[in-house]
Amino acid sequence: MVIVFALFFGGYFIAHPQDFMTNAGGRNFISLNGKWQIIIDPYDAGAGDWKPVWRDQTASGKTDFYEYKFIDAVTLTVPGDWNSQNRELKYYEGTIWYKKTIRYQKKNKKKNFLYFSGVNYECDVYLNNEKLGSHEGGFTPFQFDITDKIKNGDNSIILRVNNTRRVDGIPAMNFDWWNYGGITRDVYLVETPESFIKDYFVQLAKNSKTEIKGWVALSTPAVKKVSVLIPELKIKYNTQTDGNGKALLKITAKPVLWSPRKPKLYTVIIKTETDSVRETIGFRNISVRGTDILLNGKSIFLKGINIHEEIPQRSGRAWSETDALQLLNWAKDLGCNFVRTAHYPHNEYMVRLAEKMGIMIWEEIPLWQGIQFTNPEILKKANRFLDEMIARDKNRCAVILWSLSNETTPSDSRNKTLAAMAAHARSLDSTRLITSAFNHVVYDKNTVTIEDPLSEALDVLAVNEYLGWYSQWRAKPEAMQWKSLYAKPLIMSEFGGEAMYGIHGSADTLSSWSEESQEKIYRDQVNMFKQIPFLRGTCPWILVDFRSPTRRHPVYQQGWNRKGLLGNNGLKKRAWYVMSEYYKEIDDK
Ligand code: GCB
Repeated sequence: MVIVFALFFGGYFIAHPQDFMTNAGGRNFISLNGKWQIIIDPYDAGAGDWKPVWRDQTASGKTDFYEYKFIDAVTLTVPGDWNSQNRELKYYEGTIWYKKTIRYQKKNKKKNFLYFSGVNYECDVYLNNEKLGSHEGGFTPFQFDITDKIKNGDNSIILRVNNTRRVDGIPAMNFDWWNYGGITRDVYLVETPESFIKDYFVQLAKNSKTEIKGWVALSTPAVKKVSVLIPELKIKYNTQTDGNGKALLKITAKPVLWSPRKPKLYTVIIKTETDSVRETIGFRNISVRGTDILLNGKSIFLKGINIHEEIPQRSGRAWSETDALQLLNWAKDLGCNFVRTAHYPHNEYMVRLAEKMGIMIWEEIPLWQGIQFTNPEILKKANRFLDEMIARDKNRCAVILWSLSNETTPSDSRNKTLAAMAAHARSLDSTRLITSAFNHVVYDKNTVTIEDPLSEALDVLAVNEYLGWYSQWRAKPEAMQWKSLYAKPLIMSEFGGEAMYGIHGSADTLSSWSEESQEKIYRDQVNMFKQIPFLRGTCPWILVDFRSPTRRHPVYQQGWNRKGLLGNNGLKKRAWYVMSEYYKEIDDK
């Protein structure tokens, strides 16, 4: 059943997108990628009644005229951020209107959905000059049922996209990455049967290697029979939906378990009398025991790397499978079995490809420092962001960790909000582990103590520490002693320092921005890691230099955060080799 949430708010009608349709790319769809006409609207004037862009009017008679017009000569490519496509828009934060006209012939007994894989940061969507709804959040998909609104012949889709930072946003006013605006990911016009398979969850039950548990949700309870087929395992499982159109699954199977060494995936077909969806799904188990992280029951070390969704050579957002391949090939080359897709859900290509390549994923919502935790709306918004991330990727066995946030300062409102979010994430998916990167630790001479109360709510602790860069060593790295009030596994989720590729100089002087000084930070870090008994993973910050408007050093940064192990030219800095040696030494089980 498709639910439309509609509410009247301050006189404006706000319709939110509808229930999520999983695996949109695996359905019948027409791609709406390509050129879209645009209007740059820095004062957001077209949103009001004065110059309503969404009405898309054409002058008639002698006295009529309209200033805000879409024309073929002014376009942007979708998917794609606007900042990297047009020099004028490099730092642009504001509104851009998008328009695409599509010719369509309606089909009998079909439903139509307008599906957006990602639009940053918020947007209003109009079809044939009628508002379909709005969406806030730049990194997760949303859709609208347009079955009754699409017509034969030409249809116009108009979006108002706005990436202005806001105090109650997630992320909020300040963050250390480029605020790429626009329709940054694929857009589809999806066609489904009238009664269709809306969503499903097909994964191994917690702590089991032989029981596949989950559910299939149909668009209408009228259809009863559901089958799940896994041909390679000779499985044909038949079940029935309940009064809400949901069928529970409990399938006994003996799949080859997915792991980085053997990333085995199975074709899974979900079928009803009216619809069929084909998927590729892997089966594995992830759990913790004391300070260990167990993959399929065996203790593992997460040899990780942080990645931003950006292609440095293009100075723009990554959006395609080719882009994902470039980033993940670099991670593999470093010796990683794990990536943290910082600081927001990356596009679906990235997650699906990582799964094929045998790379585990930490996925997080963009709740990054400076969040207005005292505002009760934040918890609702953050939970919705979690809903959308988990809805999209719950069938991806590569995802082992859902992360709630990055570097938030302990306070009553923060602690309560994050604990409530952890409970919410668990209620959506009990099969994965919950984490959050925090940077509140207590230093006392050579001792570092983890005592952030947020740790209570987490399965895996994750600390961002910048010893040797933002904070100075209190003792020799190998003499540093890490303690924790919580008997849980630890991932060092960020560490590192800056160096500009090709600059050589003193290893002791940070302001040299030299590869040698970054290399020293990494050597020291590795020496410290070897002494931490409950360390179960490391994630250097970061794979490759990335653009950040807050990095203003006129010589060494020039708008780039230089903490990459690779320069923005894609070439390896000296620190790369320290990390890759460390990863080679760690045994892969
Ligand atoms: C951090 C943040 C990350 C920044 C990084 C830095 O702690 O989590 O987003 O980019 O430090 O380079 O300062």
